[in-house]
Amino acid sequence: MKLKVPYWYYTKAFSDEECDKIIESGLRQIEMTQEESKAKVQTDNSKDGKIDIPIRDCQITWLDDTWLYQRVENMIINANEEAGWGWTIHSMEKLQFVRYNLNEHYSWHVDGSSDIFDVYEDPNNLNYFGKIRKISVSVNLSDPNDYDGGELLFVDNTVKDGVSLDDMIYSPKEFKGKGSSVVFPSFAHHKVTPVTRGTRYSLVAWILGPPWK
Ligand SMILES: O=C(O)CCC(=O)C(=O)O
Ligand SMILES: [Fe+2]
Repeated sequence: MKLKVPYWYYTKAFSDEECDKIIESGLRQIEMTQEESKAKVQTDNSKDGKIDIPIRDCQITWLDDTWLYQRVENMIINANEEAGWGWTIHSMEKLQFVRYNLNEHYSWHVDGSSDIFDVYEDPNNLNYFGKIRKISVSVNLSDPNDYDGGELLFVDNTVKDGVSLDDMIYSPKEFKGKGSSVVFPSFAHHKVTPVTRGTRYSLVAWILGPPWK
């Protein structure tokens, strides 16, 4: 889908103090659930001898802090209007906290498939059932002076036809400061480049809605 406004942003979605509070809470949660998702890989069986492709090498955990949910949900609802998308959205998924240490990254991916064939199917979770990820948000919790690399990149689908793919990769310039956020459609391709110094922390959320028709 080609959008006039591919993403929406807030340069200060959270204050420095709030970011620190989220980091503290996330790190505590990581300590408590150490077995949780580290270095997720996809096995490529099409190649001789099978190789593991690292999709994501970072530490994630889930946050329960209730004060955060309303704030993040309001941010997405507001962005959905401001960007002129006006998509039907319902409930939010659990908030994800991410830590990228040195050399850690997240390869190209989309956050959700868009059609009816890939809806959440667990009948025990009525908040998710029959829905897909519609809109994603990432909040940069770290001070840009504390790390290098760890850049969130997108593919620009608003550029003119005939431009090479390499020239379509961009990083939202407003998304760098501590507490800045970028709101984007969950079908948009994006990645996080390897951290080359320090540590980067982010808060990620997805809002669900009915599948695209
Ligand atoms: O860390 C980020 O800024 C983005 C992470 C991401 O794309 C995801 O968790 O799906
Ligand atoms: Fe993502």
